[in-house]
Amino acid sequence: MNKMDYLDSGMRYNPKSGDDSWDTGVQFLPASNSKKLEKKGPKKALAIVAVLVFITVLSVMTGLLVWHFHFRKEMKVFKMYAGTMHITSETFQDAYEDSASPEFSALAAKVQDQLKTLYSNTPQLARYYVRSTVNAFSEGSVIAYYISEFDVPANQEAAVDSALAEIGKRLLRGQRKLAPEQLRVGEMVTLPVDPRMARNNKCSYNLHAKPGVTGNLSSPGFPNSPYPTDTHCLWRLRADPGYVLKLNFITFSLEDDCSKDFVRVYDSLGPLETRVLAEKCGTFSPSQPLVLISSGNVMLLALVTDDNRNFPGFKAEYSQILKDSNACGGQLTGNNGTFTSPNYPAFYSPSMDCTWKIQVAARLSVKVTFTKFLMSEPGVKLKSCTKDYVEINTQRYCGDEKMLVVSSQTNEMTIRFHSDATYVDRGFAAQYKAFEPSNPCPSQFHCANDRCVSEKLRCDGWNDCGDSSDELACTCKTDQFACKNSLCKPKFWVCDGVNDCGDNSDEEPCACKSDQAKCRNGKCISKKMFCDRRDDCGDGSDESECDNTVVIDCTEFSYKCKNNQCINKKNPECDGVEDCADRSDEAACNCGTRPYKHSRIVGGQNAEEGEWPWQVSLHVKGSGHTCGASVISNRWLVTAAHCVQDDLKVKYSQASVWEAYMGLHAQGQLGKSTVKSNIKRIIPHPNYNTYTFDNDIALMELESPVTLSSVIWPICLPESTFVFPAGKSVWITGWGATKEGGFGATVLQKAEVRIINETVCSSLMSDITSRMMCAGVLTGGVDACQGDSGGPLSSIEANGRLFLAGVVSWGDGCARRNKPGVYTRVTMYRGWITEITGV
Ligand code: 4AZ
Repeated sequence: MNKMDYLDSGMRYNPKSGDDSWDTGVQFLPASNSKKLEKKGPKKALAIVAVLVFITVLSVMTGLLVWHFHFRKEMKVFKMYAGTMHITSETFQDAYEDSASPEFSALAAKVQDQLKTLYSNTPQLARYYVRSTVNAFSEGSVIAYYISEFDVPANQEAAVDSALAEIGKRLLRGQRKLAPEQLRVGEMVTLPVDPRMARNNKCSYNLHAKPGVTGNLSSPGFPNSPYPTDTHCLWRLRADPGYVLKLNFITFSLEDDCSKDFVRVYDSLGPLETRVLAEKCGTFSPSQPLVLISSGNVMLLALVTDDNRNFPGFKAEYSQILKDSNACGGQLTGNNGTFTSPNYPAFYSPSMDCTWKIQVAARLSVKVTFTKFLMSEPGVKLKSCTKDYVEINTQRYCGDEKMLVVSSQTNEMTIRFHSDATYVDRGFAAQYKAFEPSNPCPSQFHCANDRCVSEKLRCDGWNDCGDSSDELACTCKTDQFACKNSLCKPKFWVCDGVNDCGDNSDEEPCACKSDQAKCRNGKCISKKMFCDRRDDCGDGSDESECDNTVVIDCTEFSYKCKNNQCINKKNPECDGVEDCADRSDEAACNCGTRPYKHSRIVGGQNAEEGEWPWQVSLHVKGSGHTCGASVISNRWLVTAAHCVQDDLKVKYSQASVWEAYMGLHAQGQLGKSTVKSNIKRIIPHPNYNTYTFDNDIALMELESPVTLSSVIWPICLPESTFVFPAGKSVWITGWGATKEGGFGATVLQKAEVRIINETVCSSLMSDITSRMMCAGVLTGGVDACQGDSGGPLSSIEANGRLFLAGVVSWGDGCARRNKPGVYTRVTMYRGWITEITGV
């Protein structure tokens, strides 16, 4: 390093050995005078020191100045406030809708002036005020929507917020003595804008709904390119006076993280926090429509994005509907009937109050059952119901309720619905029914929560009431386990790793000693033996779930990377963490994801469109849906071998008999994304046993590769070492019979079932092999059935990815209690599948 370079132009430091006075003299010389330069060593040194001092002082001063003018300034916070001003001294003119009109400019200038005067006369605000911009006007008499900007020192932020919170009152006080040219204001609200709304690249659109016409709007670039990054787009929507706006998102697909990209809809033309109707991100299924309705004739839609790409965005329809069509409540007579919250299943509007008065025949009582109840709002504490609620007999209900039932003591009931000015939800659907007070559940069991369930369901180990009251005070049957808390549970839930009794007594018989832990094969070993890099369990399970993924000797239970190294982590594939040195565990992971993650489930067991994009409906040509299958790549399907066995009438083993429907939701209703494909070849497992259904798995190759899409997508295949533990919740899907011996479903059905312990499975079902697994439903009455065969048993794993745990194979009837469904264990066939398909 040559620290003295800067002297090269004029002075040269040249200490001579033995010259101890070199640092005592400094002299500035012309560069050419090299002789003199060399002689005056000490003076030169002094000159250097002086220059150094000078430079240091200069740098410090510059630093201070930079700090003063740059960083001190940076310590100020730029703040935006959104406001509305109700101007009573003006009447609305159509020209106010057009921000380019002279009328708009004139009124906007007046509002801006008035705001400037107001802020200048407010001591906490005057110094920090930057500017105000009027963005829009609407009717009533005239409402001005503006943004005021302030540059506030960080320590003054709270003071400015509170001064602005009071500014409306201040303005009204000042209105008592008003100059003739000043605007008379009836109300004024100013609130801080969500800082995320201050992103760059602004764009804005003004749209006025035309009577009887549905307009369209979409995010920039939709559908041909992803929406732009770092954008802040606004759509100001208006309807004629007396009308409200209806905004219906036809497609909606944004990034999943709302802190990055989001859509906000306001019940106002300004981004006021007190008027947010909804904030949405992620993807909504077409079967969960997102329809919002305003309370007045204006609505603001904002799209805010950050720097990530590749999400298509949204397309929406807007229209105006008569305000009266939003009316709700009323008198309900007759001994039964139904009613819903306003706009249901669209979102209810803000600021609504409805009252339903139900009156049934004298001497009878009323029971209301809410089949759907979705009234959630951010920031409302559980059960506090301070914002949107339903009120019955002074009791308020809010949030998401499953099977809410309310009864009255008399023949009347009053139901009040209230929504506040912010955040709306889907609301409720309800049925009411009259009942005899002395006999509320004729020939049925009366649950503590007022539901009525069949007497047969009493003490059967299943929570049929929803509050377990049908399972209290029971004597357990032979196939039931007596919990310590007196509940009776099916024996097949004992020792499955799930606390079914509630007091864990069903898990105690198999519990290990306190210093021990359980292996996957049930053996108890000392806790210390876990993760000591020795296979103490005998099945490798004590070494397969350690905090730090380490390379171990390969066993049949350890995951093998492509480079043949084995690691001790349980289920490392496609979990979002690169565990193998060669990253092969995360290599083939374009599978198991679904497009719609954000929808809450409204419907019972109907699947949502695109919820199970690997689900295939296998049709026998000419006779319709016959079996299910799963997409595992753009060319291959997995199904059950028993689906492709010839019988006397049909040669099911021939590819030409079949056609595969992918991206299908409802039988007979081909969507625009549904693909029908012929089959090129069928490969049943060579060891399929027609008697025992052992190895009940087959592969089908499509005639030509299918284009994968949001509704056609492969499910991940588990490696042979993948573990689906007993007790885990998994999903079955299909168009099979909805009850034993019944008809198939039109809309794809789904049900949550639980994996059952292998020993228990063998005790309940005959001829269970290691290539089969059992899964059943805790609440009973739900199972795979005829027509579901070949379909997937899908398991949600790390990262939200779904893996094919099983293939629907067989069972003793359907949905019989203590008779779980039997599934082909897919881990057993991983090698065979790759061998044939390359997947
Ligand atoms: C069938 O016949 C079938 N309960 C599939 C599954 C089950 C029963 C029957 C399981 O395809």
